[in-house]
Amino acid sequence: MTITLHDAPSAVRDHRSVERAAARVLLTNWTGASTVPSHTLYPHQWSWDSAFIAIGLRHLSPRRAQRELETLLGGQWADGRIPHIVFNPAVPLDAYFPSPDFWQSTSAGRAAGAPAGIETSGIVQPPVHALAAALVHESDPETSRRRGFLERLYPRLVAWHHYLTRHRDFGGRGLAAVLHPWEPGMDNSPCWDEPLARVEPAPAASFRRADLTHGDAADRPTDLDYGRYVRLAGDYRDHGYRDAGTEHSFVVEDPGFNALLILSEYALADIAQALGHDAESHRAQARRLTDALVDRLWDDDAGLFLCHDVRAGRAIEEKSVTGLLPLAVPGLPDGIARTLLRTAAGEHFGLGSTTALTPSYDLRGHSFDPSRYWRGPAWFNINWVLERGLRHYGTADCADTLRQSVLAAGAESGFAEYVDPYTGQARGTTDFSWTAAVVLDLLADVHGGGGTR
Ligand code: 9WN
Repeated sequence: MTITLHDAPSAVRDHRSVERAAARVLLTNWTGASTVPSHTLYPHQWSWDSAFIAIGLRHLSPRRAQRELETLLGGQWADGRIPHIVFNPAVPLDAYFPSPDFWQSTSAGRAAGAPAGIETSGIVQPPVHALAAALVHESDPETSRRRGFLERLYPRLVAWHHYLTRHRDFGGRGLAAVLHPWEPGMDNSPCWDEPLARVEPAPAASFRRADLTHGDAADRPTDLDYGRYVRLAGDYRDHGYRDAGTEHSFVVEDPGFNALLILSEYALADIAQALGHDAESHRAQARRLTDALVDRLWDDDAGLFLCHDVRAGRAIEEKSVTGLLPLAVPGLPDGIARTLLRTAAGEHFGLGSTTALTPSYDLRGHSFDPSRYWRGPAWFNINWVLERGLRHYGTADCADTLRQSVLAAGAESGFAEYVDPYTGQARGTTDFSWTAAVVLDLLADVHGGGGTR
């Protein structure tokens, strides 16, 4: 099938200046050991941000990209979890909420193995890290080998995947579940509305949001939703961040989260092979996860994967871009891959007809809003993943066109955090690190004639 996207504006033709501008964002957001997503809105190190950042940073400095991932893994817990935030102690407590004094990882997280000397959050984010590590290694295998980069990371990444598959399979269905809307990285998606409605919000007076100082309230989650986020995180903390033996009120199997786990499991196989370890067990695990994803979350009528509310025991009938992300997973049944391509290009996501970048949520959905966080706007990291899917299952032309659209919208929006899917207008903050990073990576593809992975 052919997906025709809008012609990329002329600005993108000047690749060198786009490259320089993207590099400037990453250099400015580098703090000496890692990169902040944004100095204003997100002044610490975020887990999946760092993975995408490393993927772009490797084109500027493979050494620095290695460091980015090493710093993040310095915050890993003994149970294998990679926390969604590693806090920078030099940043004032009131610069971001929830701050270290809320998470109390070094005390409340002790039983789960939180590191003693580093403050972190206690929840996780999507596992893009092994994929990032493999790509960073490929960009400069010699330095990587000299520094023992893969040797050091491999056991940690294995422990991370074990944590997700052993501690987080709450549905008993072979998939990792998330316990908080921040875990799948798409915080305010309408997919969470139903499971979140069962959560008693923490009183507004019990916390002070820092995001509204830098972000427009009309774009950000509501106070009511924030109260629920705070309640869920506080309950998890108060139970020592234990997964087993605790009643969790929000338990969801998310297709995008699991798709990224599968991509990373395949990357772990490549890493194992490079180190002379057993690669086949990782490939077998990736295939098992793919079977579970298809068996459990595919919905033929909807034409995409749906989230599953484990507590309620039913599918969440919302079309979110998370349900398209498995398009990047190798080995999907043909019919499913074809349907996903059709859904991406159809009326619900409009890719190539009404939108140039895939929106985060159903254009026809009852909760669609082109500006509000994860309820409609297009995100750059998500479109980077989908570009890989289009390249794998679609045509080179449609993947090239999406790539051009990411480059154009990234540069023209000032490397916005996200954009209006219809107009490409910047939303959220600008000079956003992963936007600059995926632009750099796709530019390198243009110059190098396509990546190897
Ligand atoms: C909570 C940092 C993070 C991203 C998430 C995005 C947003 C945080 C917030 O920013 O989440 O983790 O405060 O809203 O939703 O995907 O990793 O960029």
